[in-house]
Amino acid sequence: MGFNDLDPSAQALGEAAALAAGYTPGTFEFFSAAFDFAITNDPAFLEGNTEPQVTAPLSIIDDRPDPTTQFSSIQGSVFDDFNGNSIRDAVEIGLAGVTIFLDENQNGQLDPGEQSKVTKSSGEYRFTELPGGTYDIRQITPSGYEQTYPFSETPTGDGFADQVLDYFDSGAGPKPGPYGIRKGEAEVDVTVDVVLGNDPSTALSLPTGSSVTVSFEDEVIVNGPGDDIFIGETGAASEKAEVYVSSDFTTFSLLGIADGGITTRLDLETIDFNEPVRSVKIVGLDNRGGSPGFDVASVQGLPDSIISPDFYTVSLQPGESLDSLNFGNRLVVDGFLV
Ligand SMILES: [Ca+2]
Ligand SMILES: [Ca+2]
Ligand SMILES: [Ca+2]
Ligand SMILES: [Ca+2]
Repeated sequence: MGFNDLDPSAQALGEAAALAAGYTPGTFEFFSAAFDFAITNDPAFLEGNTEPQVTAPLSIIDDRPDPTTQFSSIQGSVFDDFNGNSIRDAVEIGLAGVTIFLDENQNGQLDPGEQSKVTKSSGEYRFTELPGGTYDIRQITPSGYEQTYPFSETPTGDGFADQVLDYFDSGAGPKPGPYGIRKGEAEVDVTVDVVLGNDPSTALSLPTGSSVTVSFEDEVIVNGPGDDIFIGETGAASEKAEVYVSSDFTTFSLLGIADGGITTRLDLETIDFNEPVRSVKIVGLDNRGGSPGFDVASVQGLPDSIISPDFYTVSLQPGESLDSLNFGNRLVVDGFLV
């Protein structure tokens, strides 16, 4: 609503107040109740306030962002996936009152200091004035519901690790790391990201105590039938490494020993690990081979053990706006689907 849309007396008061405060002319939302009113274009104020607000008389709030900073935004909606098909069908309505949060420490929970929004009656939510960067967006699944989207038996990823979270060089190798194997050449300098994707011709060597930690972004690994995780190693000099798994990037559980000479298929069932695996850490156990240490070429969730993640990870450029980051939920009662 602009000043020109207001009734003339309110418009006069509003303009007078705005001018008195040195406010720059523009378009503003207007809230009034009885004889008190305020004008504001503060998105945080507008977000949850569609009803007229009672405020101090003639108070003017100018919380506009510094125009020299480019802010980004994220928005979407939460819907009642009545038929549980993970798609918002035409008749399915938005869910109000659902908390959506930016999981800054990636632990899957809303912690103090993390930004959150509650969906409006339309089911929509919106985060504004975000600096560019990477964000994990999650919902708190409403009581009585289970999340159906994003989360699907049909994974969006190919099963291979997507990002290196950490690399540690113990110094036990013949030269400073990272070194490894590239197209048959051993003990050559490599970048740590050779462990990502599915390229068996390059590998990162992990001598005793050296480690690499990777994460999965377009899939998570679950305890499926049989083996679940494949650690690709090049060469077969019986080098060994410990393999740890984590669902929250914080607590890592020892899943087993990868052995380049025997097998590198591992089953989450053996340690009764039933949380979705989002991160794998590999720690070298020896200095064997032409490129000393366990030579990691790839880290893979096997095809029957990967599903889509139940949250969004986005990379926001300054000034970018992302929408359609939607969440679906379907009603369950006493553990049974309705
Ligand atoms: Ca549906
Ligand atoms: Ca958190
Ligand atoms: Ca992947
Ligand atoms: Ca399994």
